[in-house]
Amino acid sequence: MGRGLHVAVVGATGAVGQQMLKTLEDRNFEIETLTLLSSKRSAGTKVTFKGEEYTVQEAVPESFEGVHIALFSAGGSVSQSLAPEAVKRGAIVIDNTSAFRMDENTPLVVPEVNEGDLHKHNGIIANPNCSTIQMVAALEPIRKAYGLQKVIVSTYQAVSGAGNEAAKELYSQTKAILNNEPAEPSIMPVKGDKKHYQIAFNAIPQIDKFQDNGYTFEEMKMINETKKIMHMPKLEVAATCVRLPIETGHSESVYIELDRDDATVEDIKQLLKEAPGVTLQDDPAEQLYPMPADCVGKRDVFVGRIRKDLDRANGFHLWVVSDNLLKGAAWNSVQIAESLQKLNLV
Ligand code: NAP
Ligand code: 3JN
Repeated sequence: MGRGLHVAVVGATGAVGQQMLKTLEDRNFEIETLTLLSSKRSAGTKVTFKGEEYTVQEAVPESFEGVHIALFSAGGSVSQSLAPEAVKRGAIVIDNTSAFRMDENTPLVVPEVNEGDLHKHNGIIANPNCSTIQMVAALEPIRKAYGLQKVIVSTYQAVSGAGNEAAKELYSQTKAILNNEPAEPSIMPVKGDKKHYQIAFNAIPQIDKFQDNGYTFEEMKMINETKKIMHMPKLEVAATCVRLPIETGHSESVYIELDRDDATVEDIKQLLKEAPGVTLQDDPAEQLYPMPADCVGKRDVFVGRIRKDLDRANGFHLWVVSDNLLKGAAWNSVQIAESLQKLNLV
């Protein structure tokens, strides 16, 4: 603690990278030297951080000389090639991609849930998928008190999760449709996949590519990452991930079955009211519940619509909403960096 750090942001011009810079600024994270990196395309771009102008540089192995913390959000292949180069030069990498998440020597961390796993890192710490993060932050306090057997989640995900180009496609397509002009989809649901579909005024039940088992990669990330973060390899998890024409803010309908069958809705509400990083917004009489439009720019995970299942005494339904670019990505990464400082690991 106390020393100014050399921080590098890889993917600084992207949707996550931009929020990374805003979060570092909002948190007044102590930075002595800041290095902003992107691909060749954006090298030379000027970016303002805390009133000072920085020039974005092309990310190459030598960019990491003297770096203490490298925040990566430039896609899995960039992390695969450059994260080991950063570690070789003494940096701790906090990686937002799926490249190392399931590697057994890489901790996958949501500080409210498994901060202690940071003690076992080998240079790289993985930030989970945005949809996983907000769900486990809401489930952990409930698991601690009542145990957890099963999770079934359906997501309602915003386009910004797929990057800046996807968010632009939502706007240009919406505008074109409203003007009765052609709106050829070119990015959604997955850039480079066989087919593209309209996202404006639509719901697309595909996020990331299909796997051989019929689930999408996003669904498999939620399933596998949840088990790893919660240290529950036998937890039953099923997921259906859907993209909606929302700019920012992921929502999730989550059904859970607990080990115990004596919890009440009031018990669950009380646990979530006291949980770190969670805001309870649940009052049907006042039509109070979380919505993505209200969570944009906020760091917490918002939970509401808590109901006991009508058939199973150990079953509960929750509605979980969060800013996918903040708690789902940038804030969770900066929070990991803050945890490393707190634990004297950097
Ligand atoms: P984006 O808006 O498309 O931005 C991509 C960023 O990566 C840009 O800064 C881009 O630089 C940079 N980049 C691309 N190729 C590069 C290369 N070869 N070398 C260095 N930089 C390169 O995407 P995003 O939404 O910010 O997401 C970026 C990545 O973060 C995703 O691919 C994903 O792995 C991860 N992500 C994680 C979560 C999560 O759930 N935790 C959520 C969203 C994204 P240019 O400007 O030069 O193109
Ligand atoms: O689509 C979303 O809402 C979240 C997307 C995250 C994402 C996008 C491209 C590549 C990821 C991720 O973090 O899981 C990746 C990836 O690194 O696999």
